[in-house]
Amino acid sequence: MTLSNLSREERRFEPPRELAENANVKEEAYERAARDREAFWAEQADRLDWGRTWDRVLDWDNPPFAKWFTGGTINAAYNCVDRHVENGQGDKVAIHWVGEPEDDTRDLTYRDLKDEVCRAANALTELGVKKGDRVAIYLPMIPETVVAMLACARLGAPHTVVFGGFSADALASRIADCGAKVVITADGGYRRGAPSALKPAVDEAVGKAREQGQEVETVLVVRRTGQDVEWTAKHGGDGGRDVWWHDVVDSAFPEHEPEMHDAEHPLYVMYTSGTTGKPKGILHTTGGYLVGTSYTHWAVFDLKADTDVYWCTADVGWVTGHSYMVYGPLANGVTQVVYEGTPDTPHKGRWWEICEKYGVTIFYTAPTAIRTFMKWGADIPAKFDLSKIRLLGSVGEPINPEAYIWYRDTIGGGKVPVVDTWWQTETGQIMISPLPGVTHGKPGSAMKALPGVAADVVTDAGESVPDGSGGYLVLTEPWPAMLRTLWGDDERFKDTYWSRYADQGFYFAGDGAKKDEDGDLWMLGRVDDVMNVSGHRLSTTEIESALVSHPKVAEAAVVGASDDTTGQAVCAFVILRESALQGDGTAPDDLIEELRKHVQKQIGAIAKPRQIMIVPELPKTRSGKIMRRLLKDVAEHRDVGDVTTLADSTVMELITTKLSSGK
Ligand code: 6R9
Repeated sequence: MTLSNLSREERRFEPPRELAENANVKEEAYERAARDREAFWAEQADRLDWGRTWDRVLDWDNPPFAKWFTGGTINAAYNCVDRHVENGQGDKVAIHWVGEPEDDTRDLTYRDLKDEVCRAANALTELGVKKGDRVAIYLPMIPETVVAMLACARLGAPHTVVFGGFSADALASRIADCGAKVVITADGGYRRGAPSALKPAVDEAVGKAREQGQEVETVLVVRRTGQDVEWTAKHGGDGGRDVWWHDVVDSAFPEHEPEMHDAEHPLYVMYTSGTTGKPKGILHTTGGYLVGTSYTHWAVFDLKADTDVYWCTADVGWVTGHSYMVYGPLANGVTQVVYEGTPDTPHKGRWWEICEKYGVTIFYTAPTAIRTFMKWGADIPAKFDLSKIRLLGSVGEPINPEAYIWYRDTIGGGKVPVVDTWWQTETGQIMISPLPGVTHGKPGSAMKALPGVAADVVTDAGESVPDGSGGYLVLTEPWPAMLRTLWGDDERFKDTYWSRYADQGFYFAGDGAKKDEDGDLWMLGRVDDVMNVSGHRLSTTEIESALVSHPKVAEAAVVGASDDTTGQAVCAFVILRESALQGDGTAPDDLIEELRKHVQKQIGAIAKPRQIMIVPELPKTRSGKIMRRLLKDVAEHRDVGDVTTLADSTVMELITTKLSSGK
């Protein structure tokens, strides 16, 4: 059965002429890459500095286990820092770091970064970290986080970054799964205007990891907030493990000879939640990953490294922070902003204030953030000068057409291209996106696979669907930054991604998608989010977009709840724009009916929600994805399930209290 293709979008935006004329990537790249994919990627690999050149671009002799640039050697940290210093860019700012407390800022040049990475690499070596050892990183968004990742990469010690908002349990299971013997953390970080502790969770996690068979030998602690911490000194003679970062890193030697690692040497493991069971440790290796991320960062953002100021707002605990804050941008020698805190601290214009102050030209964020700003109102960004922004990016979820238009108009002054970038932790790099100088913008569509990438939308049987139809998104050829396996679990790797279309050899992404009449791609969310209403397969995304297109709605989440007559019924959870609320903060009585009719008009009677609930917040993961599973529990009157991967675990309480109060 294919997805019903219901909504239509007629708006189009041509690339600005100047951007198109000076674009890094032109139309011809698609054809050139399709003609000889391997030659195309080999050409992209030349943007990096290699120790030894590869013998083979791609070894696909044993699918689905790919090897890229075999025989080649490379050091990721060398490519991200040293070579820029050697190329005369040492004084260029690599990171404008902005702490959450106002005026707590630091600028790091590429030379500063190189020295710090070398010091940290020397300090880690002193602490016994060797090539191949795994290091867990549990830090806030501070410069030391980037330094720690690059120091690990330099030594060839794969890191696993765990989001600072995750619990001790989540940290423990990741430490145990990948066998980390060192954890790098901080006393705490700043979050919503107050210091929030990290070290106690690490202490707890170390104990829990021990129960799971993994002994952590060293906990390296950055002093960030100055709050009190429990301490068992590593060299205190009592079997302790704690070491202050400033004690060992600040005094270390700022030079360090980088070893050139095999192109397939593991770079990092990033855990991502599976639909069931324990999180999957996605393994990325060095050479191909760096080629894929640096090329796509340059191509999709039309990067002009000499003049652009780039800002990706993602947390480093998410793959976007790895590929498009650390490895891609730094390999490209860009100047970028890194911000520690939340967008509303101390005021709701903080992000725009930062954009104005540093003259941000390329801005990359998630639809969830955009919809939050829509809710707060356009007058907030209007107070700041955002005229330097020339390109806007979106990632993490389908961007609703209304959110796209708001982003383009309000943040981009109505003239700036928006690139909607589809990819996954597993893909490592952006796969489907417009090219800003080539592709026209179509609100809500990620358009088409990038040069060198091959994607399709197929039926259950693996046949390509015609234009105007929906199905499953697959990737039909290997790509350089692809995951190599799941850490310690080759079988689950094959099973999860490669078994569904084993005959065709396609990678199954787990997303629904459709091709519109022009053949452009629309992402419809995870296939498990698809509903079946009276035999029609409806995508949650399309109904959510219809709701968000109503002027009173800021955000919407739709789930299918079991229904005696229709199989499943559409249940919607809606956050209103602040301007839509009445004086007492409640919604007008007739609004729910108005919204139901609005969906009916936009999509059709079949999609009309059975029920609409007005809520103050939605449950989201750290990357801003709505956890519909939890809302489904509410819609089906069950106890709410596991909330440990929510960015804010109190949200579900807020929702259930609100709904039971009946207001
Ligand atoms: C980078 C990242 C991957 C899933 C992916 C899809 C959704 C990401 C999207 C998008 C529609 C986009 N997704 N970008 N859906 N349009 N532009 O988010 O990685 O956290 O692993 O999530 O996110 O459902 O399968 P990850």
